Amino acid sequence: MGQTASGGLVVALQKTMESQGGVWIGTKLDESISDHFLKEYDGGKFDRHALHLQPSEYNDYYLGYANSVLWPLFHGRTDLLDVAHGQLAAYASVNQKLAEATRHLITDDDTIWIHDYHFIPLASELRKLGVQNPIGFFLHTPFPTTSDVHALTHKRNLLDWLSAYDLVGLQTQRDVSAMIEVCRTVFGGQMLSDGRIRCQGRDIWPASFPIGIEAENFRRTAEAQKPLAPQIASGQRLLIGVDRLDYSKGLPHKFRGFQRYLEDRASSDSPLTLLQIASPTREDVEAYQEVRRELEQITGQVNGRFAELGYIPIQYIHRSVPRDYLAGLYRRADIALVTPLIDGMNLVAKEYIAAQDPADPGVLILSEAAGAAEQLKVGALMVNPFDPGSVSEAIQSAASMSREERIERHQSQWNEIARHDVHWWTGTFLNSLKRNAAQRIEHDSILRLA
Ligand code: GDG
Repeated sequence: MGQTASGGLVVALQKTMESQGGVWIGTKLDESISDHFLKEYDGGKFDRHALHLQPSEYNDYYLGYANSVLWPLFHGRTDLLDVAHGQLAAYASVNQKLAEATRHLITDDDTIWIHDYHFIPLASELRKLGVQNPIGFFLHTPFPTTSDVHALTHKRNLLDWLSAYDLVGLQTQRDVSAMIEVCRTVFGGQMLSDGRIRCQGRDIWPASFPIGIEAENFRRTAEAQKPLAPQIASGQRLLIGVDRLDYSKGLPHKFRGFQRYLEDRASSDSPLTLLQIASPTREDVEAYQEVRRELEQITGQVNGRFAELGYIPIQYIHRSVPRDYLAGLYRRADIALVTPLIDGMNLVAKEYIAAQDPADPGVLILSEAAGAAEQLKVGALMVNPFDPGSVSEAIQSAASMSREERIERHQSQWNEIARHDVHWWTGTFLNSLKRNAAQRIEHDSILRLA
């Protein structure tokens, strides 16, 4: 997979790999290499290999099936599906080639952990090549609903692909329920007492493992940041948003919610500024160009209408900023606006909590549709991201919240994210995976003896 500084998967796995070691394998566009070649890169504390893709594969597999079919489908946006001939074949073929290219790297003691929607078929390809090792999968996005799965032309593939894993990790209970429902209604599956779903003689083993961040480390980074005085006027009250510029993050809705707040607020209150970092992502896909145009239009309208000398309501930054700087911005901001329309987890919500000064913390406004809501709803102000009135009210409550209440809310959230951090996530997933695989291997050997 292509690496960006601003993807949740890369941020989380970097920490996991640094602490566990191992080999990180992905794909990379490289026109200069004509063959499928697994090249080794210096990964610092771990080894890194990439299968080189041709431009046509990158188009059909990465931009195509992965990001124009599976990503919108898994985010409830079947209206954006762009199914073109040959994409599914390219998706299956890249996964097959990756399995063939990596087979020789796998030793008997290895545990294999496959991540995200780009590589769902990889375990079934590895099994075809005789790999018996524990293989787990983690889906960073939401799991689709039954009605969305019906939009897939070859839905039976999902059953074949997912049943090749010893464990399918999902972010939330919401996703586990969605998977059970899909297996039951689309594949005629039944729940077994140990949590597996048996479908047409195959087993899928789902469980939820909410992904965490390196909470303590991020807290220290934020604390160490120098005040950002030159960039942000002292006394200016700040709302922060940090999102890849993806339609699932609901940026136009967020800006409309902020616009409603500007309309609703009492004229005696000094207005807040919304600082939105919207890091570029998948810019070759049409739906992403569309959401960027819409966002720039709304920004112009809101700033044109509400700006005054010395006050710009929305500061919209369409680029990535360094991670340390980001930590400092979170700490400086009075409120975080995390309002995806749907999200697997949302690490920004957790990073914002970790970055706060516990003695004078900011307030998290969180979408009910973020996976993080299952863990953080007690301390956050929860909103319906589709309703600008709900966002406006939450901003007003956050802006006037007493320090005592902010401290209380922050404390409960910090306890949650510090306990369930990225190391907890890795450890619990890998332990469950090894347990399930041991059970499979024992079961298979009994069958062979019988
Ligand atoms: C997927 C799922 C799930 C953003 N802008 C900059 C920057 N970022 C960093 C953030 C955060 C990460 O990128 C974004 O993570 P999210 O979780 O919010 O979202 P996705 O990228 O969509 O991630 C998501 C995640 O996987 C993990 O499982 O939570 O639901 O969609 O870490 O800080 N980092 C820097 N500069 C930026 O401008 N340095």
